[in-house]
Amino acid sequence: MTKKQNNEIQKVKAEILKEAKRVLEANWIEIDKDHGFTRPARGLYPFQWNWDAGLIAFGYIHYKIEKAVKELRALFKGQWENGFLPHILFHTEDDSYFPNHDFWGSQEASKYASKEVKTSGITQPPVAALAVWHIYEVLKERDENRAIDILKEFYPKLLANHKYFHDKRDIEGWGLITIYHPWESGFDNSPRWDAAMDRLKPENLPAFERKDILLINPKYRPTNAEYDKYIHMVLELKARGYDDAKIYDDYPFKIKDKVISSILYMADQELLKIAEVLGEDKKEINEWLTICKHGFLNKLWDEQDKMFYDWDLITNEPIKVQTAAGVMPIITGVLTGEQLKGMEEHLDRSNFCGQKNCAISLVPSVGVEDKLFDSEKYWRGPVWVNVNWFLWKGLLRLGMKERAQHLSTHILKVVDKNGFWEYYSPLTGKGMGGKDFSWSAALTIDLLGGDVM
Ligand code: 9WN
Repeated sequence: MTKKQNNEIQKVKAEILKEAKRVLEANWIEIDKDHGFTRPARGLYPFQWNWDAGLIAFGYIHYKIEKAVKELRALFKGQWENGFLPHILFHTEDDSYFPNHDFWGSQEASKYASKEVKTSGITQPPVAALAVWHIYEVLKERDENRAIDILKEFYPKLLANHKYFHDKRDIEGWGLITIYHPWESGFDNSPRWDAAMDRLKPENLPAFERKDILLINPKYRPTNAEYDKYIHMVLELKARGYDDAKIYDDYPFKIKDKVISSILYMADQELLKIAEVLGEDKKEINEWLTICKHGFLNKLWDEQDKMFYDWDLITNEPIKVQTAAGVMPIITGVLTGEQLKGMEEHLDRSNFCGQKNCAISLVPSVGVEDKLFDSEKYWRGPVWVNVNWFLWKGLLRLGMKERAQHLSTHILKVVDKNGFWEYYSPLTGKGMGGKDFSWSAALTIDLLGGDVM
């Protein structure tokens, strides 16, 4: 590369970085001097979301580390007494989103609910430990005492949250996490949930108004029939007081989700490192890791399709739908050589944009050649930055630098050309859903903070 070409690249990177920071600053809300949060997208998602907060912290870590800390502190303000961390925290009032805090009614329904912040009553993938560990890694270079204080502040909260997942969401002892609602997966409208959703027959729903389709083209969002079911499930969970024992007893949607399980595995690995630095007992975390590894290798792997599937606890069978989520267990780093080879083959297929026949060569939420693929529909085809960032991170950890770099380069290309959107069409690169979307900006900052091009 000539000096001139290199200068050009640096200039483009600087511009992307500037724009990404602008997005985060515009979405930030300061609560007080110690707490603040970043709206995932103004209007569409006006509160704090759980996994968004963890991912967004990865952006601030590179230039305003205090904001990453404030974001995570605000998140844990909403932690329930049983360790549960809700998926939405309503720190402020805003009427542009449904269901709102009154509809969730978690403080009335559950004795465990946070008294400090109104919250939803379901959770999301646990990303916070990844962010806390990364804050420590970056901060310790310049202020080790402060870095350790941060670990001390968050360790008990993280431990309680991970313990909640292992104790309450895995009564089968498979090491794999059960979700109660598609919104818990983060991959809300994924075809992985279709069959389980088909079994639900909502009746006598109260009248409600969707706010998302007032802001976003309805063709990008779930259908009204799907929303009826989402709301039906919220009401069913609320009727059970958001109580895991009651939910496990007779609630009709219980699925072992390979993505939330993969992220928890990764987060447990970071928790172990934190425990080591702080000199805490590591026995329980080590046990979680051992059981979870066993679950992945023995329960979710399909030998014939060379893919990981979720497991429906109601029908007691695997959900054989192939999507990007099927390769996400790469991030655990525990796959056998044969499994990893299977994953690589999927990544290389034209179906997953591996053969340059898509406008953006990133992993789409559903394979482009799949009959369920829809290039514009939320979680049913478009490319998400966070999914590709997770894969990038997982591949780097496995030492698969070239593959990782392919993803980071293409994430940078798409955001440079189209801006920071919630998701992108793999066929055209067009951005859709929420505009100026926070995690797309934050994770780009994280990629630029590393060895990317
Ligand atoms: C429901 C905030 C969230 C993300 C999810 C994404 C979407 C919410 C919605 O937005 O979900 O939680 O109303 O559609 O699917 O992953 O955390 O960005």
